[in-house]
Amino acid sequence: MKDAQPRAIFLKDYQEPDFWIKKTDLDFQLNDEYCEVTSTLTFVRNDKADKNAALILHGQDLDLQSLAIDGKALSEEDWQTAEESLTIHSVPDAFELRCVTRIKPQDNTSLEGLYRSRTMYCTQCEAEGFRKITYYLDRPDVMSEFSTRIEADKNAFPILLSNGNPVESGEADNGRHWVKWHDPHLKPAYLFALVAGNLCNIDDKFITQSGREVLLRIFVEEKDTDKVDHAMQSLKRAMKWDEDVYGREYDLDIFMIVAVDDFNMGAMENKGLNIFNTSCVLANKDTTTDFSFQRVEAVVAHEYFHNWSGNRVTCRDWFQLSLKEGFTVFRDSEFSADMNSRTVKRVEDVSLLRTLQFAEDAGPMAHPVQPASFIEISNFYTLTIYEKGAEVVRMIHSLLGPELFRKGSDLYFERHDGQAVTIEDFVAAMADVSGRDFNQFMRWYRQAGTPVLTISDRYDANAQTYTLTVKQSCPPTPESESKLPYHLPLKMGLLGDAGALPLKLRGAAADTETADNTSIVLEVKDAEESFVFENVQEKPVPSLLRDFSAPVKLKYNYSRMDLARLMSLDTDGFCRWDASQQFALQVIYDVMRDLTKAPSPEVDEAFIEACKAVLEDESLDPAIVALMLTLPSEDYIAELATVIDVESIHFARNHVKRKLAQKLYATFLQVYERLQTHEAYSPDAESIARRSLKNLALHYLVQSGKEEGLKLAEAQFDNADNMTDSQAALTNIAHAGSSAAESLAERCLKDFYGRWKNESLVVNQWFSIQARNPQRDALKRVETLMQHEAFDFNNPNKLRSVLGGFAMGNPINFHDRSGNGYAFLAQQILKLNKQNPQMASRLLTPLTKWKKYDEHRQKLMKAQLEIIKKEEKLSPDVYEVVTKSLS
Ligand code: B3K
Ligand code: ZN
Repeated sequence: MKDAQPRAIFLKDYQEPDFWIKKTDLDFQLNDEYCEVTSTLTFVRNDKADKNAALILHGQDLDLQSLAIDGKALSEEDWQTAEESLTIHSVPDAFELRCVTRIKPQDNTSLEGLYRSRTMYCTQCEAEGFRKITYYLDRPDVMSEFSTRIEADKNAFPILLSNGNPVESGEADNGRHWVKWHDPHLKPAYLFALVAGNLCNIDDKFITQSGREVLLRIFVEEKDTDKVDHAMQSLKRAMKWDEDVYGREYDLDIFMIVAVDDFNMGAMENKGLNIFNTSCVLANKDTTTDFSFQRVEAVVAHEYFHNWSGNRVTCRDWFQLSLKEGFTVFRDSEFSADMNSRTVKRVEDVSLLRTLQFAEDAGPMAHPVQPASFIEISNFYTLTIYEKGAEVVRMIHSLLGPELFRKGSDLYFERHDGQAVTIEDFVAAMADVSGRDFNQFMRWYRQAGTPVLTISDRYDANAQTYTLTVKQSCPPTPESESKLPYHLPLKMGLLGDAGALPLKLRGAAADTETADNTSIVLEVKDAEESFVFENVQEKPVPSLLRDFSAPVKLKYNYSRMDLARLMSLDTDGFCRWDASQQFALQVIYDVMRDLTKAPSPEVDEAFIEACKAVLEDESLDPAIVALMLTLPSEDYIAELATVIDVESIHFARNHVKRKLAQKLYATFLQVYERLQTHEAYSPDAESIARRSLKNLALHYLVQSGKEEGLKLAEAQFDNADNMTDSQAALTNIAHAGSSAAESLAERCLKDFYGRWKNESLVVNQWFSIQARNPQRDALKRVETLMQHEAFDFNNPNKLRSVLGGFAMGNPINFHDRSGNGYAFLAQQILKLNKQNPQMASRLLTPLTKWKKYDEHRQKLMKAQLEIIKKEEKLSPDVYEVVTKSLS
């Protein structure tokens, strides 16, 4: 916690450090009352630095015991500490600093630095947690060779882990033991890790492409050893994929993953010793849903891929965060697409981006993929850095094609191996292998905001030409009022009555056309430009932004007939799905308009017919059908609105859902019955697809209001042999809202808890289902849940399930006109501000969107932000978000 007002730091002020640290030797003595850390650091002065520059190290909440340079103890005049630093006034050009500090991991509730989670010790150092362990140059451009010795009680902590390879171990006095680790790869401090605990390991091995054997070891608490297999298999698939697709091989003899219960985010890519939130590594069919199985696969892969994109080649400074995160998200999403259904993965990624990243871009925390400044870096682990960053890399991939992109990534890894570099270095490698000019493209990294593409067209029947005119613009964001045009790939095709039409673009070189000649990537660069297609024999419907080839908002005036045609005929799975969403939106808007006039407005029959056709088309991937039949979320509709009308969005969307459910009841029932299976559970893409459609059908059956629907859900709940079906049934019953469902919901929630109360991750889901329940009185329920025996205010997963579920997954109740939801959230944030600033600041997100609501809600939300702002000792995390939201 800082006394002075936190200040912003700027990318333009970047300077190399005055010193480098060649070697980092750490010794940890873990005791019950404190941990003593002795660091021996080999410093050399940077050639470019001032010869007299003092040594200034980062450090926070450290109890300094002693300092020595080259074996000579320093006296108090030689140094000075401030709240977040240690200055040693005069040092030679090369020297060894020995520093002893004490820390109290058991009191560290921020879950940053070294802390205790249940019975174990673990670390989280990214971005700036290492400075809570010892004084250091805690910045990613200082890369060092680490050795780590850990000593602790042998009974309580039989397992002692750090990065790299174990090199020595032994017994010590008083029942203690020690292990020494050495990591031969240079790394910044944010990749340091330490774990001590009583853990079980599950082992496997992987033979790399060059024939080396790597030991794979996953550590969990004993009770969880039956939930490791999926992560292990995912890890092996990821290792193989990175060799096949990127030519990247693993570089140590051992790769470890440790599962930890109290963790601020999903996982962390520490060199050779990944630390995971249990929710992102543990999985088995009894306790884990399909969604979580896929998340485990994706996160295991993501962290593994960081070994090259992040660890071997790291970031020069935190403004470059997307260099590793955007690229690694792109890599993991391609991996998931290859392992499962490409279209489903694309739709999921785009939904997330359009719903939450676009909202971020439109709010007070909007920032470029390469931010120009920040106050607290922890606030910049955002959807913009991760998801938009990945989209920007994807665009480079589309512009270059897979072969050139691979050449570019090879060059990047080879050129910068062992270095800390910038986004510019990454793009330069892509430019060098392709000879392309990425100057204009760099605006994707430097300008915040979501561009809008407005497309119009003209068909000339006589000349048989079809002209597309593309205009682009981008709304202002806090960091800049006006934006320059972007360079973007616009993938598209044309549909005639019978399907895809061949494309002949005027003036295009033959090789810009794809093999099948019905899909093309147009390169858009100007504020307005036109593309003319020749030999177009009939007036086409354009299929635009195929695969969502650029992270933009697309405006084209589709008629409902056009949308129905795209839904049934388009060869691009993404556009097919998108057409269903646009059609659904139009129908929901109809209802929002008509709700004021009639209590039960009609729903466009054409939409219902189009949905029926999709449902009955057994040739389609059931997962795509499920996605097409899922109405746009309330959050997405809200993102698209100029002023969010909470009630109207909620009721209109539910109304359309109910009408669909009633009119297509028989079809949903058929689908539900057709997809029943007696096969054993398996989390493969095909089975997941079938379950997703079956459970979507169940959702509509329950929403129809018919008693039979509820009975089917009850039967599924009682008989399910896997968590996906069980949870889908429970959610449907708990959220049904009819009086008939009430007692059933009570019974099922009780049964579910009774059965799973010893499985913390399942209990999180149980909390979340209730916190997200859209029925009335949610706030009361949430308050009760927070008193529940299984709730734990110190555990981020529990907070996310209950508080996050309510504030981010229950819009109709959180935004209740009384403002009670806002006040409740603000109270919790103030409570968390000191305890866990990162969690506090994350949970603030819904309040930051206040400007998008009606005047009444604006006032209430703003008032809560003002209350938070008044708090005396605000963490920099909360301070930054609150002040930016109010400015
Ligand atoms: N690199 C970490 C995130 C660290 C967040 C620090 N507040 C996980 C990941 O993106 O892989
Ligand atoms: Zn990452």
